[in-house]
Amino acid sequence: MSRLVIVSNRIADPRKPAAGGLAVALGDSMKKTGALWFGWSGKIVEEADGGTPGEGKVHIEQAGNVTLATVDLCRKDHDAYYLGYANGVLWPVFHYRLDLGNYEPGFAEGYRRVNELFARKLLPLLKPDDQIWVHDYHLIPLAANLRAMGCRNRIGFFLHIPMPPPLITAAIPQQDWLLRTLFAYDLLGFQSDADLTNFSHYVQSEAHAEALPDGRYRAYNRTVQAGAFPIGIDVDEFTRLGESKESMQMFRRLREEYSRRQLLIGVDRLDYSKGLPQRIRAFRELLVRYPENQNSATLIQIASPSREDVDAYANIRHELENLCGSINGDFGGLEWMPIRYIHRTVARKRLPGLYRASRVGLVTPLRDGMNLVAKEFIAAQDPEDPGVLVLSRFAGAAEQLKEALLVNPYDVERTAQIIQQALRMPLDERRKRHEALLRRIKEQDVHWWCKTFLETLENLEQSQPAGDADY
Ligand code: GDG
Repeated sequence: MSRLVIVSNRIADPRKPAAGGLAVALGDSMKKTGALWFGWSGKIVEEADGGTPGEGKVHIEQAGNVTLATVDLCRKDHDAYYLGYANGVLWPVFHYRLDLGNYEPGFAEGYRRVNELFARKLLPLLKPDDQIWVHDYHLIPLAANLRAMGCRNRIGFFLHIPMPPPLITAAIPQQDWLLRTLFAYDLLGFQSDADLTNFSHYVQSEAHAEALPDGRYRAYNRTVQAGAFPIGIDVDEFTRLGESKESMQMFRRLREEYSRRQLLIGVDRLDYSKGLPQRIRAFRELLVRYPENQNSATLIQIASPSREDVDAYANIRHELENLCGSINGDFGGLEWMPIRYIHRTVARKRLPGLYRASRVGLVTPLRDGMNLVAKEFIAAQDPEDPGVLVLSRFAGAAEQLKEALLVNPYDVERTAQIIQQALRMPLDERRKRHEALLRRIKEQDVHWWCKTFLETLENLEQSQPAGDADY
C-alpha cells in the first residue's frame, strides 16, 4: 500500500487530542498506512536566514509512524499568503462575500511564493509511489508547482470550503492562473453536489474545458477527475467522548441548571460566514413573537476566537457583542439571561455534553463548505430524547441532512418560526428525524470520506506525464 502524504496549511500532531476538523478527520488514515504530513510550522521567522521571502527552514519530527514536516515562514510571506490572499481574498470570495475581500496588490505574489516554497521543500521528502493529498484553499497551486519540478505522483485536492458560481469566482485577482493550476491535480474533491456543479460550470465557461464522461474535465492538455465527497465526523470517537467524565459532568450540570428552561446551543468559530448576527437576531425575534419563551429559552453561543488579525473578524466580533448585550439588557433579569455568549474555546471533551443537554442546535451559516458542528450535534444526542437540529440550507451539510429543520438564515422572521417549531416538536417526531440523521452521519462518516477519496485517487488511470501540461 503506498504511503499517504498529506499537505495542509497547518498540521496537527496525531498523538495529541486534536481540536480541529482536519486533524480529527485524517488521524486514523495516517496511522494506518504510515504517512508524511507537511505544512506550515506556525512559526513566523524575523531573522535573516529564515527571514528571506520564500526561504523557510524545514523541521522534521516523528510521531509514531507519521512523519511531521513543517516549514517556517518569514513575516512578509505569512502576511501576503496567509492573512492576505488566502484569508483576505479566497476565504471571503469562496464564501460569496466579494464585499469583504481585501484585494491588495502583492497578496497573490506572496501566495505564489509560499506555494512554490512548499513544493520545493516537499519534493525531496517524496517517494515515487506516494499518494499526495493536498487540502484546502491555501494550497490550490501546489500540484502545479510540484509538476513543474518533475513530480509524477498521483495528487488529489480537497476543497473544504464552498465553490461559488463562476461569476463570483471570476472576481478573484489572478483567477485565470489559479484555475489553470487546478488541472495539475489528478482528482479534485468538493463537499457537495452544488459545489461540484459550480466547478463544472466554472471550468467550462472560463477554461473552455471539455466535460468528459464520469466526471472528468479536459483543458490545458490535462484531464482531471472531479467529484463530491462530503466530509463526515468520527461518530464513534465522538460518542466515546460523550462518555468521558468531563462531558457527563457538563451534561448533568446544564440539565440541573436548566431543568425548567429550554437550552439552545450554537458552537462556531467566530467567522462572518457562520451567520452569527443573523442567528442572534432570529433569537430576539423568537422572544418577541413567542413571549412564552421569555424567562425560559436560553441560547448558549460559543464563538471561539479565530483569525483575529484579519480586519473583517474584528468587525463581526463587535457586532456580535453589541447584539448580545442589547438583547440581554432588553429581556434579561436577575433570574434569567437570554444569551450566554462565550468568546472562548471550550475543551473538546465538554462539547458532547453541551450538545446533549440542548433541546435545539442552531447551525445557521450564511455559507459553509460542510459544517461539522451539525454532525457533532446529531452524534451527541440521546436517541430516546433527542434535540432538534436547525440547519441553514446554505451549509454543505444540508444536502445530506434533509431531516433537520432547514432555514434560510437571512430570513430572520421565518428562522424564528422554525426555532419555535423545533422547541415545540413532539418526542415522536424528534426521534424519527434524529434516527434518520444519525443513520446518515454514520453511513457517511469521516472514515468513509477518507476511504472514498483515497480509493478514487488510487483507482484513477496512471497520472499523466508532467511534461506535456500547459498551466
Ligand atoms: C472548515 C469549513 C468544513 C468550534 N468551536 C470550538 C470547537 N470547534 C470545532 C467544532 C468542529 C470544528 O471546530 C469546526 O468545524 P466546522 O466544519 O463547523 O467549520 P470550519 O472550522 O469553518 O471548517 C467547513 C470543515 O472545514 C471540514 O471540512 O465542514 O465548512 O469551513 O469540529 O467542534 N472545538 C473546541 N472548542 C470550541 O470552542 N474544542
